Amino acid sequence: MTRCLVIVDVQNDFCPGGALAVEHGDEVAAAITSLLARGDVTYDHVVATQDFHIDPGSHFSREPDYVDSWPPHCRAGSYGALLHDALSTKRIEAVFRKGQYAAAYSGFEGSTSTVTAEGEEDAVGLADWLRDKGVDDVHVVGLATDHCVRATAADSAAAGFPTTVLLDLTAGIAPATVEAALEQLRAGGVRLVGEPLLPG
Ligand code: VGL
Repeated sequence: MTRCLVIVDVQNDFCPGGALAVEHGDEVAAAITSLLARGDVTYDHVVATQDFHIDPGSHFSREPDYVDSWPPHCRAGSYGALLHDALSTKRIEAVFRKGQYAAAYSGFEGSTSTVTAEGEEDAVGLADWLRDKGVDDVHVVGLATDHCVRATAADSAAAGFPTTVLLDLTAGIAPATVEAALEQLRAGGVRLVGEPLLPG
């Protein structure tokens, strides 16, 4: 089996003190770092996703509904968009940026960009990257359980990757949307392990 850990949106703006803080987000960052340091759990590959907004239209609002619109967050190039300091980036092989010009909750909407030997920019999406590496076991962790973790895990399963969400390494924004997310993921054939961190 070739197993990949997909770390979703563990960025400063989604952690306490950030523009769209998820309670316990910093604890999730530290717990993922601990997971990566464990000798008894092995990942062949580790990647991260990054919300990276330039002009995402109605995804940003001054009067957000916290369903389809949100306070401005993760602006490209800002401190808020950086991966959180408590997350060790040593093993991260690729970062998939998403949401530049529209809302993008799923890491499968993102792409990583590298420069080829010919000096050309080469963008690769997450599904192609995972297939290229022969990944057949995807573990998803990160922020937030009810939004970007949900969408990324759902797309992973829909793309045909056996997918597990390690809920202990996720934190949710609101109990009702977390419950709905878990229901959707179960129905989509995603394996759920543990319990998500919730506000309070
Ligand atoms: C997210 C709300 C808005 C997330 C991103 O990463 O879960 N949530 N944008």
